[in-house]
Amino acid sequence: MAENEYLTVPHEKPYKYQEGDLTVTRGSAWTGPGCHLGCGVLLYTDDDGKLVKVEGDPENPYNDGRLCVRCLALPEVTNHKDRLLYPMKRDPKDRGKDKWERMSWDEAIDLVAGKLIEIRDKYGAETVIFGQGTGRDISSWITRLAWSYGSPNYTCFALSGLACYLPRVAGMAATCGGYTVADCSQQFPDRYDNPNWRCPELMVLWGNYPLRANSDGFYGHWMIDLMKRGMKIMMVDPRVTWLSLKAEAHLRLRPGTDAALALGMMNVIINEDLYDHDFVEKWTYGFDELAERVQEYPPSKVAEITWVPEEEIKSAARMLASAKPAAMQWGLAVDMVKEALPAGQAIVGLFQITGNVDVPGGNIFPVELIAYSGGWGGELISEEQKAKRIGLDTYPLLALGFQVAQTDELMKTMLTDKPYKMRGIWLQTNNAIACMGAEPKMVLEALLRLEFNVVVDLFMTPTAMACADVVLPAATYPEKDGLRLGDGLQRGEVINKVCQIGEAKSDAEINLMLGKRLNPEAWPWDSIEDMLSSMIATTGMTFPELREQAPLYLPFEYKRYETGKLRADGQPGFNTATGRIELWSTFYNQCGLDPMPYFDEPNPGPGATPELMDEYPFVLTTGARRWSSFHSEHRQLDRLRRMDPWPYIEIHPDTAAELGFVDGEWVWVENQMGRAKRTVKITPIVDPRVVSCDHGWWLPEKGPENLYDVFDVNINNLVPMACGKSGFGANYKTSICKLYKVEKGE
Ligand SMILES: Nc1nc2c(c(=O)[nH]1)N[C@H]1C(S)=C(S)[C@@H](COP(=O)(O)OP(=O)(O)OC[C@H]3O[C@@H](n4cnc5c(=O)[nH]c(N)nc54)[C@H](O)[C@@H]3O)O[C@H]1N2
Ligand SMILES: Nc1nc2c(c(=O)[nH]1)N[C@H]1C(S)=C(S)[C@@H](COP(=O)(O)OP(=O)(O)OC[C@H]3O[C@@H](n4cnc5c(=O)[nH]c(N)nc54)[C@H](O)[C@@H]3O)O[C@H]1N2
Ligand code: SF4
Ligand SMILES: [Mo]
Repeated sequence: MAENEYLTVPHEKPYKYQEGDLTVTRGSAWTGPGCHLGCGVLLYTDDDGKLVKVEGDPENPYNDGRLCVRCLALPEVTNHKDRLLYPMKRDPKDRGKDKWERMSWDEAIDLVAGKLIEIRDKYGAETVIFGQGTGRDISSWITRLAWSYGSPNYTCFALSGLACYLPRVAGMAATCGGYTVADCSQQFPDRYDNPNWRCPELMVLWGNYPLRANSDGFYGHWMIDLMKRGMKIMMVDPRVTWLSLKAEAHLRLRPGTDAALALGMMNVIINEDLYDHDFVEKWTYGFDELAERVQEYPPSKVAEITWVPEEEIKSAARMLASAKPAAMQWGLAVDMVKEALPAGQAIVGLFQITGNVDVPGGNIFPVELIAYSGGWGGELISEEQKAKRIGLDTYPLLALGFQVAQTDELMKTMLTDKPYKMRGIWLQTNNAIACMGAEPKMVLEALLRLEFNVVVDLFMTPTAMACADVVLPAATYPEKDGLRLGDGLQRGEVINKVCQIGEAKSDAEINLMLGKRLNPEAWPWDSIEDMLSSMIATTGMTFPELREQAPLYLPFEYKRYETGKLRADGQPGFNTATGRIELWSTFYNQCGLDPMPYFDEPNPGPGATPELMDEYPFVLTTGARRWSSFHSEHRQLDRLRRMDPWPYIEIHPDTAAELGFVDGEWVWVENQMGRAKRTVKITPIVDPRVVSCDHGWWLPEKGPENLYDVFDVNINNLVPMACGKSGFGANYKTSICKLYKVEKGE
C-alpha cells in the first residue's frame, strides 16, 4: 500500500523504445562516472548492446533535456579500453607493483568474505574500515555492508575534517534540525509553472559555482532559468567567473574569511534594523546574544580581514535584507576551512534573521522520498559495536545522527594502533592518494600498514595500484539497475541497465553478494531487482513498475514549521531542543563548542602567520571545479583531457610578470607541507595576491611504475590533515605557497 500520494510526469513513450536502428532507454544518470546529480537521460544502444550515444531527457523536469559534457562523453568512459574488466588479486608482498592475477567472481567473493570473517573473528569487526569517496550511488550499499558486518568505522576515507557537505549538513542539523536548500521549484514536477512557487528575487551563491559543480542536488542551469525570470545574483567568491560577471554584487573575499564576511553583513543588517522582527521573535532562539556577538565584526574591521571594501559589505547586506524572497546556494568553500561549522552558521544565519526560511523562493526543507540517504541499515549494528566508532570520544558532535568515523582521528588510529589496531579496508569509489586525502603520502603509509585492502573501482587508480590486495570491477550507470532517492531531492529516479562491459558489476550487486556471506539475514534478497523493490515498498510500486513512472515526486508544502510537520512530536516549530532556529546553539554548548558563529584566521595565512609570508607570499586556494573532469576521474579520456590537458595554477598577469612566468610553463607550488607541479595559466580572474590550483591529478599515461606520477602532481601534498574543533572542516581551500620554475629533467 502506498503511504503517500505521489506525483509523476506523463511520458509520451514507454521507458524503452526503438528509434531507427537504435534502442532508446529512459532513466537517470546516477554514477559512475562521477556526479552528484542524476539528470534525466536517454541512453542509445545499438544491435550489439553497445552504448553509442547519450542525450538529455526533455521530459525530465530536473534537467529539461540538458546535459554536461561529462554525460555527453559517457560512451567513451563506459567503453574505455582501460576499464577494469574482472576481479583481480595480488600478493600483499607485491603492493605497488603491476602484478595482478585474474579471478572469477566466485573466487573473489570467497577470498574477500573469508578474509573479512577471519579478521572479525580474530580482532573484531571494528578493525575493518569501510571507506567511500564522494557521494555517489553507493552510500546505501556501503553503509549496509559496514553495519551488517559489524563495523562502526564507515567514513569518507581520508577526507580531513569530513570537509565536504557534512559540515554544512551537521551544522544545520544541530542548529535548525534539518538542512535547507535554495528553492528553484525543483520539488514540483510542473516546476516554474507551479502556482505556489515564487522566483527568488536574489540568489546568493556562496563558495559554490553551480554551473560547473551541479552539487548537492542542485542543477546549475536553474540559475540561467531563474535569471531569465528576473532573479538577481550575488556571488561570494575570490575568483571572477562567468556568473560573477552577470551578478548584481560580487564579493571577492580572501579565501577562508567567509565567516568574517557573513558576521560583518549581519552586523549591518542588525545595526541598521533590517532584520525580520516577526520571524526572529517567533521562531529563533538567542538573537540578543547574536546581536552582541556581531558587534565584534564592524564592517571596517571585516574589510581589513576579508579584503572586501567596506562599502561593498554594507551595500551587499542591505541588498540581501531588502530582497524578498532571497535564497542561498552554498558550496564546498564553506566546508573547506578549518572552522567550517561557525562559518556555515554565520552564513545561513543571514537568511534566518531575514526570514527566508521555508518560504516560496527562499530556503526550503525538502521532504525525502524514502529517508535513508544518511545510510541504510543503521539498526543492523549493535550498540556495543557503535560505541567503538573512531572519533566519537574526541568529537561529541559526531553523536548527532551521522554514523561516520572521524577521518583525522581514524588516520591517527591507523598510524598509532590506538585505541586499537586497524586490520583492513574496503575502499569503494575512493581514490584517496590522488584526490580525497590530505597529506597523501601519509595516507598511503597508513594504508600499507593494513593486512587486507580491497578496492572497488571503474579503473585502476594510483590508490588501488599502491595498496590493494584485491581489486573488484564496478559498473558505470548504463551497466546497472538502480535507484536515486533522498538526498534533499524529494524525487525518485530509476537507473536502467542497457549494456554490460567485461565482468563488471554494480556496487549494489557486489555488496549484495558479499553481504550475503558476511551477514545473510541482513541481505535476504535473491536479486538486485528484489532488493530495489523492497527499498521502495512504501510507494506501493515494484522496481519494474517505478521504471515506467519515474521520476516520482512527493507533494510539497511550505512553512511546515507552522503546522507541526517538521517535528516528530507534531508541535509547531523546528526540530531542535528549543523548537526554534538556534542562533545560540544549545547543542554546540552541550558539546563544549562556542554556541555562536565566530571567525578564526586561516592558519597558516597572512592573518595568523604573518612571519611566514616572506617565504610563502601567496594565498593558495584549490579545487575550484572544472567542466572536464569529476575529481580524479576522466584523465584517461582524450576528448575531455584536451579541454584541460595538465594540472594548472591560475596566476594574475602582474604576479606572473613579477615572477617571470609565461603561460603554459611548468612550475612548482610549494609550502611548508610539500610541493606539486602545475602549468601556468595567466589570468586576471584571480587577485594578484591569490593563486588557485585544480585538484585530483594523476597521469594515467605514465603507467604504474611511479604510481602514475601522482605524488608529483597531487596538490594535496600541500594540504595538512588537520580538522576544526568540532571534528568538521579542514583547510583544503586556504593555505599559503611560493612558486618557482620546474628545472629540466624534474
Ligand atoms: N585540494 C583539494 N582536494 C580535494 C578537493 C578540493 O576541492 N581541493 N575536493 C574534495 C572533495 S569535496 C571530495 S568529495 C573528494 C573526492 O575524492 P574521491 O571520491 O576520492 O575522488 P573521485 O575521483 O571522485 O573518485 C574516486 C574513485 O571512484 C571511482 N568511481 C567512480 N564511479 C564509481 C562507481 O560507480 N563505483 C565505483 N566502485 N567506483 C567509482 C573513480 O574511478 C575514482 O577512482 O576530493 C577532495 N579533494
Ligand atoms: N565538474 C565537476 N563537478 C563537480 C565535482 C568535480 O570534481 N567536477 N566535484 C563535486 C563535489 S564532490 C563537490 S563537493 C562539489 C563542489 O563544488 P562547489 O561547491 O562549487 O566548490 P568548488 O568548485 O570547489 O568552489 C566553488 C567556488 O568557490 C570559490 N572559492 C575558493 N575558495 C573560496 C573561499 O575561501 N571562499 C569562498 N566563498 N569561495 C571560495 C572558487 O573560486 C570556486 O569558484 O562539486 C561537485 N561537482
Ligand atoms: S549534472 Fe551533468 S554530469 Fe551530472 S548527471 Fe547531470 S548532465 Fe550528467
Ligand atoms: Mo565533495
